[in-house]
Amino acid sequence: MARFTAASALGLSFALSAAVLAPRTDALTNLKSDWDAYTSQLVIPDVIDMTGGGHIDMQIGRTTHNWTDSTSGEDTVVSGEIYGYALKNATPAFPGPTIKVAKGVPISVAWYNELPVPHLLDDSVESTIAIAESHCYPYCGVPTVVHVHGLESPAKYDGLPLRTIYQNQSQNFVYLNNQSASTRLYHDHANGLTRLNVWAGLMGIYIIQDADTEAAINVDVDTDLPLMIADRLINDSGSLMYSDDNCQAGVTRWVPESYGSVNTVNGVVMPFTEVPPAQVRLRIANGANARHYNLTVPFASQCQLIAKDSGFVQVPEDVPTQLVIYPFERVELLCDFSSDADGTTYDLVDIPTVSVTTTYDPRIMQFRISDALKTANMTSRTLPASLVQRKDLKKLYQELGGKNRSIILGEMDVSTNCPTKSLIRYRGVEINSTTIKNTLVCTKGKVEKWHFQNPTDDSHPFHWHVVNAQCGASDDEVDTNGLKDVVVIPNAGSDRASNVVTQICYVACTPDEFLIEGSERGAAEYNFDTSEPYVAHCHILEHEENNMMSLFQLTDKDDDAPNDDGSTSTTNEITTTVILSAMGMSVLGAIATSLSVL
Ligand SMILES: [Cu+2]
Repeated sequence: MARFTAASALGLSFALSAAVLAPRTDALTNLKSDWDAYTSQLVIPDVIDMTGGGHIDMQIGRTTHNWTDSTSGEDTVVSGEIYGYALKNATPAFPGPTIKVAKGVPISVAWYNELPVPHLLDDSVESTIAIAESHCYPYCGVPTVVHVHGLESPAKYDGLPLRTIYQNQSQNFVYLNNQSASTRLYHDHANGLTRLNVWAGLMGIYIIQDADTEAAINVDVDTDLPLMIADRLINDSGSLMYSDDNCQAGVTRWVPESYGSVNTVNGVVMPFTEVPPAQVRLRIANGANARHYNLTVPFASQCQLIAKDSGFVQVPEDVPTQLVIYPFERVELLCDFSSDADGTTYDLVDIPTVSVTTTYDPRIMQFRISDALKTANMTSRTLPASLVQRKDLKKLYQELGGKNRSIILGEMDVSTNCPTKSLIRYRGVEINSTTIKNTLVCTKGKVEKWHFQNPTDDSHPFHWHVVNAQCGASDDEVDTNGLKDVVVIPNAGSDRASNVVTQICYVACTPDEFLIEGSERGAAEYNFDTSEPYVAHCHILEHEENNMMSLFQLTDKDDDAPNDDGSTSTTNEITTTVILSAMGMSVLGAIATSLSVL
């Protein structure tokens, strides 16, 4: 359909804002709480093998999804409507099929928006947040766009929130895949609807394979399981619900975080899976909107951590018995069950560290050792001492003369400590991708040093599109073993101090291939046009959608501004700016009386 005009957008704005105060009809009643754990079988998403390159047509659609299966103790299979991805004429699935590509082999994907109106979570659509590209909902269908998290793509193929695909439209994206072997994710990124579209099911796994390298380091084992963990709210009849845990009910439908009451793995509620008594590779991804997992891994001593977000770690790590994973982070474990007896079971559970009003079942899934699955070629192999050799980012920062920048992650609160929005501040200015007051920048071909402050009550998983980072609580604690595209920025503590740097990040605004020791790629050699902006944002989707997202631009040269390493703005400057900008926010229910950045 044709893009609507500015005049009609204004009309829509008026019409839709009148609906904001309408009562929700899907209040969280009848949440199902009597789930049988570990009785439904884990589903492994279909794999679309694109390692030879080529093109596929993919649909974004709606379907009925089974949360449990007939082996569960439920009287009937529990099912409900979801959004999902699929090949054009197949049935949409949550998560979508796994797209497997080969390093260096480009593919193209045409994404078709076949989502019907109204939105599956229509009662949670907040028109003051679904601005610009999505404000035409429902007249333009359910806006959507597909971002492959962690890919180095031209902005026009990155699935940015500014690249909406409207109802019955499609967009053709080219993915170059010129990156290291890694587990990436694809998911919705529609402006103002991301949190609802993803919660409804729009996510999947995207694997970059490097067969020769993976064989050489003995990680190409037979049993390779993607595990997309996501908490959800599901009622007694199987309907998917979204949080109404809103401290400003009647003012906005935006909630500060949506937490589920039950965990799904690959779309199945608390499943079990059988694994052979052999080496098993687990690709664990957190697909939750807001929940970070504190995974208790009872077989941790039998595993080694082999990869983080953007590829293999340099040296395999021991796996802690509690593995913390924030939204859209990934870790890969190589576990050896070869000495476990047939029938041995291991339960993976969460130890929640956030207090939420909604009840929560922390069980996640069960692994069962099954001798029947073992084949003769499953011999345990030893990992080499080093999986990959990467350049030292801190040294590159020094050698290449990278910039120092200071970033503040903050939030606006009303007097009841109720957040009205999140925010990012840089050089004394509040920035976000909706008002485009400023843009976070990074000099292409450099490694920069970013100093993060976080005077809020939450830790924020910060995600840069197109680039990677290595971070630590201090300069001496930077994790140089792995490469990350989501980094947790811890909060400063209960006093919400705004002058404490809680995380130092070396941000490599270079292709990730350049960072491999001996690579022939140049530091600025992306091999595609990088002149258009990307975004950087908190990956708690409710935060991202309410202003904790900024445009993010790779610049060809340094901006010549002085370094601002760890510097903070004066209190007056922050106060004035924040109040003025906050007053313009239509979700603000009252004059802000406390500012976390003060
Ligand atoms: Cu956040």
